[in-house]
Amino acid sequence: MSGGGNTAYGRKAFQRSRAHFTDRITRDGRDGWPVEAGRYRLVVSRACPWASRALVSRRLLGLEKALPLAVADPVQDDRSWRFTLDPDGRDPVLGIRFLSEAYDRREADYPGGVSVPAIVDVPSGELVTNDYQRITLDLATEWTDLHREGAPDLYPEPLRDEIDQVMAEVYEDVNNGVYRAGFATGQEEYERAYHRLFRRLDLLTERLTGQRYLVGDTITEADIRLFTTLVRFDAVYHGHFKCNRWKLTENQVLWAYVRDLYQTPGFGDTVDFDHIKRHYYQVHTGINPTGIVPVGPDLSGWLTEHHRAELGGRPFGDGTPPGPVPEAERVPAHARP
Ligand SMILES: N[C@@H](CCC(=O)N[C@@H](CS)C(=O)NCC(=O)O)C(=O)O
Repeated sequence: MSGGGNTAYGRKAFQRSRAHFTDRITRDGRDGWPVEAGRYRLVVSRACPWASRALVSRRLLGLEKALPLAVADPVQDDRSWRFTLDPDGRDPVLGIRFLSEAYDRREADYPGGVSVPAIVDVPSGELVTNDYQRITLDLATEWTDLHREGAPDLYPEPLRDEIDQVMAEVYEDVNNGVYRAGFATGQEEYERAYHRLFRRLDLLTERLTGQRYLVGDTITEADIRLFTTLVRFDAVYHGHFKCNRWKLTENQVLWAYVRDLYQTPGFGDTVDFDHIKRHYYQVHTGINPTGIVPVGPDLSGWLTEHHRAELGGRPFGDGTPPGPVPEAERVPAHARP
């Protein structure tokens, strides 16, 4: 398969489809889905940058118990995301083998692709939302009653306009830009995406030269969104997606910025480099027909001193870092530095 789902790789220009199931889980339950501890299950692939946003937010906000996690196999088959990492190949709570079963329960014969992140209602087994742009914002603003003590405000009201602006640029040129370059089917299309990506990364480099975080002096949703692309940069986007003006390790500012985040509890402890590499290199057979997964890059640099604290900033604002990763969710040693 080429990577399938509702991303259209075969067309003239790469197009990312909008999320189809856009119900929201809110405090007032206006869409029929009230925030409730233990009621829902967050389904992710640790390979997926969009799903990884939710993994980071959930950790920073301390929602691990309130919103339990299902991790899909990083390599989909022709029925898309599957629970082959679990005993008997079934998610132990939902009892399903494929995420598509939750989509089917919600809407029979749903014609679109099956994507992560997805939130499933445990009692009914129905998909609630796969709205990757909204899920994390709602975790930050609607799930507040269930946040841990000391949880940071990832979407502070007075800074929302600026955060939205930065996130829109990061989305277009960086988060989605790497995919546009990687899945381009023509030289010009690829080059356009490549130049937009690196122009934006230049601007972000300037911005982050004198300040520790993207907006304000604390970690916000904007940093989470930039992190999930940067952390994959050298491992997959530089080679596999041909985003190779430089390696991240050659950009002093961004490399220090992403290492700072990586070493902040809640970021790096969600990252599985093995899942990341196997997903991209084995699933996208259109651009990597042999399916060979590169051995590198060497990950040891991720844990080196970043010196970003010298810029000031208060990572968690008035809050505190999250506690340790729940035992069952630890990323295995072979998949991290
Ligand atoms: N819902 C969006 C964003 C989320 C997304 O792209 N997730 C990818 C994984 S990184 C996915 O699940 N794609 C479907 C597939 O590969 O089968 C979309 O499908 O375009």
